[in-house]
Amino acid sequence: MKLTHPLTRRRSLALSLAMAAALTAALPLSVSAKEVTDADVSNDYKTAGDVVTAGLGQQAQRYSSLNAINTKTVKDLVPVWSMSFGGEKQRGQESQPLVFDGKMYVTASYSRLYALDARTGKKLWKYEHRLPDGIMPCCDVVNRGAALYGDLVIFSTLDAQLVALNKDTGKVAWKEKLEDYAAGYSSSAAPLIVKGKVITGVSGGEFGIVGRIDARDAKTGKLVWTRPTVEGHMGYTFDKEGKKTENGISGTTNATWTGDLWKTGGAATWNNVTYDPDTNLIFAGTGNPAPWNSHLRPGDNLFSSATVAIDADTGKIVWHYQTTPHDGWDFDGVNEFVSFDYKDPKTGKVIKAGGKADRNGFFFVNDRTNGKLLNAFPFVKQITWAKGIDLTTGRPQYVDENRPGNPSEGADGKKGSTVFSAPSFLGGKNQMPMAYSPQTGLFYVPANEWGMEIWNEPVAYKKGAAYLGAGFTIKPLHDDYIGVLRAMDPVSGKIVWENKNYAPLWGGVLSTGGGLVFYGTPEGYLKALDAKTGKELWSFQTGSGVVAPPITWEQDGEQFISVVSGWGGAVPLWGGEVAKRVNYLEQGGSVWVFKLHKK
Ligand SMILES: [Ca+2]
Ligand SMILES: [Ca+2]
Repeated sequence: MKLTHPLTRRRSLALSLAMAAALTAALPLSVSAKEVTDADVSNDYKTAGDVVTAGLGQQAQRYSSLNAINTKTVKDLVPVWSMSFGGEKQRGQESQPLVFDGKMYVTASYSRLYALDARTGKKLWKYEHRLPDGIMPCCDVVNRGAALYGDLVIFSTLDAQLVALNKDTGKVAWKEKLEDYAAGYSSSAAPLIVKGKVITGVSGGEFGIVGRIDARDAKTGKLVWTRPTVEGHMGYTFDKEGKKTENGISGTTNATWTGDLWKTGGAATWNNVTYDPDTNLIFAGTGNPAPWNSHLRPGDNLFSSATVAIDADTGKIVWHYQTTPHDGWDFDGVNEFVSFDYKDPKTGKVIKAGGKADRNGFFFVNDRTNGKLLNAFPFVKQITWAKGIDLTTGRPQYVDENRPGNPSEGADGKKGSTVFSAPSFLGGKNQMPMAYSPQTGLFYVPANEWGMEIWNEPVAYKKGAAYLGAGFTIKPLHDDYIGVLRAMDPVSGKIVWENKNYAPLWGGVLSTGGGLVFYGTPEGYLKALDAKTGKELWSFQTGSGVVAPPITWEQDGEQFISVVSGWGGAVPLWGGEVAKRVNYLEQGGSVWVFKLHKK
């Protein structure tokens, strides 16, 4: 090795500094970091070099055409770096990372956000939201990810705020209150950018809140429109000064709700929304009508447990489809509605459709232009509350005796008859997003097979208090598994293959042009399966349970995979006998990045 004299070295350093200064002076003013444009957002699904949306595209197919990591090479997948969220704040990590311009943006439990060097994992900055003592997240202190727009990274917090940070410095650019956390509102979903607006919902369906979707100017945080998802409530549009104008009531007051219960009607919009540019519609899933005790609220209880399609410009509901009308089991229909091309088996025509694996155990395929039901079939083996979905009327064929009984008809008037219900209220599928592969034409659904004893009790609304009117115990249905990843054919309704898992699945799925599906397990493994056959080809132990969806992107000519690890979410808190069965699982909090080992 040739040594350089210290003086020579100093001189060359001075020289290069002078050159750098000259270079900087010669460059236009745009030497600052790249900004995320509307085109970056709408093209996200086809640009392999970045991941700027939750869902790897607004339609949320969670498919990447990248194929360097494939069925042949995946055996050589090795970790590149891992970064701990640190501190004492662990619990559930449900976050999907974003990657843009060589940087990763990842949220963590307790409303934290980290900017990392995507190549090395080096921490660039961290934002820790100061949370008040009185927050009421129902289902762990999770966050599902951020949104990128312009020079901002935007995420929602457990005290129902929306925070925009400068993506390069971590400085707060704006902060807006979504709602009053003391009334039970919170927020954990990843916001979605749609044509310069940031779209969010609200959590709190177990506290008698009123669900809604808000659209704000992503650059300023100011409201553009708001649309309630409980029938009877007024929607509004806002001008630049913040002056609000009535924009029509959602539905017709008292048409599907009796009395005043719609005023605290639930239908929380607590999971990620999706968007389809072909129809200009935002698809929001809505949670249970409040309270859980369905005997208190006769009627369909719009727009609860439904897919609600909202015009992105006007903030008006264009169509809705209720997956569980008059829900009595907490079958939140918040599961994501994923746009895809559906080939009608009768006519051979390709229809603009959307698929949704609902918490109630059925997979629904709807025409995404008008909501018409095209197909519906079970994706779990045991469903007790309905015999099926009538494809003509679009309604469930209820099994009336399997609805929890009316307390006023109980022996003491305080407890209705107990029923056994499958799925349990944690659902055939919960918050964990499925993936669709245009390569195979299959949906990959992270499903769970479990049931519950459930009964109803009297209840009255009290601000900030649990508003259920129900008691329950969740139970496994099988000794050897609860979770099961299923490849579903949306046309035949058949399970093409399945891969069982002992613990309930709670993370999401990624499908790739390499013919792979990636997903994580509470046991801590990130796995890669053959998308056609379900054969397990690779797995890696991440050190804690994976309850978050993996991503992939290309950087410096190589394909990368990333997933967040950290066991938690609703299962340990609400899971009854299932929670006991998996109480050996350890908490954590870290991001992992993988690529192919170079020989
Ligand atoms: Ca992209
Ligand atoms: Ca709920």
